Amino acid sequence: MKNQKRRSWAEPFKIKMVEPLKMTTKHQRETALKEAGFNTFLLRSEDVYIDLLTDSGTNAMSENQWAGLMLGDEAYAGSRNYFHLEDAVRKYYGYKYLVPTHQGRGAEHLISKIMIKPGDFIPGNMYFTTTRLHQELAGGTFVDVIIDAAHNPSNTNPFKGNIDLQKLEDLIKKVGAKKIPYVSIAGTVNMAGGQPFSMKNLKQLRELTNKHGIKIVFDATRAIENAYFIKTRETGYQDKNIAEILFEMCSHTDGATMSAKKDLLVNIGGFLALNDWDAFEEARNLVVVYEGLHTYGGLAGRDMEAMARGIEEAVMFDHIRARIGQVEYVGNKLLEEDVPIVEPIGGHAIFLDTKRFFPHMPQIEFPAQTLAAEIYLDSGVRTMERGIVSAGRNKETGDHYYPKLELVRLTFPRRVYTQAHCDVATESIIDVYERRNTIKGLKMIYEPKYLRFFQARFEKL
Ligand code: P70
Repeated sequence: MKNQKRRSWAEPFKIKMVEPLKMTTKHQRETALKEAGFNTFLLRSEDVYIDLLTDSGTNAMSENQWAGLMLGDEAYAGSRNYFHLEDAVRKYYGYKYLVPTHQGRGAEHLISKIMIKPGDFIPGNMYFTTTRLHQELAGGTFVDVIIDAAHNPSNTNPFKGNIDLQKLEDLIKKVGAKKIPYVSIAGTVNMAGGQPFSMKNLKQLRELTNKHGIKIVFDATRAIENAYFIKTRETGYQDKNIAEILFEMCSHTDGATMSAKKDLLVNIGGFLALNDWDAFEEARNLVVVYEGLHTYGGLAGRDMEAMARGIEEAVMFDHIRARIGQVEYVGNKLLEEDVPIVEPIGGHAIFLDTKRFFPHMPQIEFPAQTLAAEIYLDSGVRTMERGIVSAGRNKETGDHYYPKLELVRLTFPRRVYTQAHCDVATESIIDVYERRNTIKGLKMIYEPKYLRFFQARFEKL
């Protein structure tokens, strides 16, 4: 090894302010877990040591963003921070019109209400919980048209977020283009393991949808992470910068919903961005019913300022490389110990493949929920179930959906944890893996009607 000179890179920031963490004992964690009904969403954050529940709203803002908060213009109407945000969205995402919303699902609600009629179908590259629910509440039916590889955790296709154009054509033939208002395409597909789509696939999708007069609505929540994968994996994009790739991606779509709590390095915020004036007019009108006036959409002026500043930082190559680099670091360490994870390693998270982790456990015993609980018990690391509990029930038959992927997500907040935190989390998972055969499943004892994973409760079998 002596001759092999290792050259590391590190984060492009240093730490200025710290937030103390509480260390808990195993006994304390046992009590906390029972109180939370074995659901990591119901734990108190105080009882969590390393919080990998989500990358949503958990980002560390920069000094520039914090300084921006002091420049919040909290006028009810026409805040200058709205115009700053509008400029930034036009410059980096390229859409003409902006409607701010309090977070991503606010934008999903508006677009679903505006574009979906009862009986419509909305194809997409794998479902996302809130996105699908809003489509269903508007009377639509979501249809998964992601490539088959996405449902196979060990398939190493570099663009597992791609849309299967044949599946889409078949759907168009079956139901008719008039019943498909838009295709819903997400960057680094969350439920598939943070997997990107390629620019080539998006361009082909544009051609096909143009032929049939179908629109494309982009879930741009993690579009910048998708752009990083296009740069590093797709031929022809190595020399383009992240901002150019992002702009090009958006140019092939008609509008976007955004949860700024991810890519855009803030703690709250979102928007709907559109090119079509009529749809914008309706969105601008509806937002005042559900969110707030069209120049703040449920946000404070300071939140919009932090978001506008976040966009500039989020497209910096050094930032995104360090962000995805941290996820890769953990993924590679787990792979070295043969812990089964979804491959390739995704953008915002590592996904433990629970079907291979607990081959003895039937899906109805909630293997991913069980594993998330067990990891918390072991080390105070909080993760999230992304399997049968998240998938919910079929609204017609009332049966559970049995998703092919039964995963536990370790999601990395941006700019928050150090490499040492990553090591602690990894070692804990390796320990749980070593005693996997002794672990028993769960039964559900309380099930809420909507998005049940947030509040469901369980008991040990
Ligand atoms: C997560 C969060 C939010 C999200 C997303 C994509 C691709 C839209 C949204 C909604 C939070 C979450 C939400 C539901 C279940 C579990 C967790 N994802 N599109 O942790 O945005 O939360 O701002 O309304 O990932 O992945 P918002």
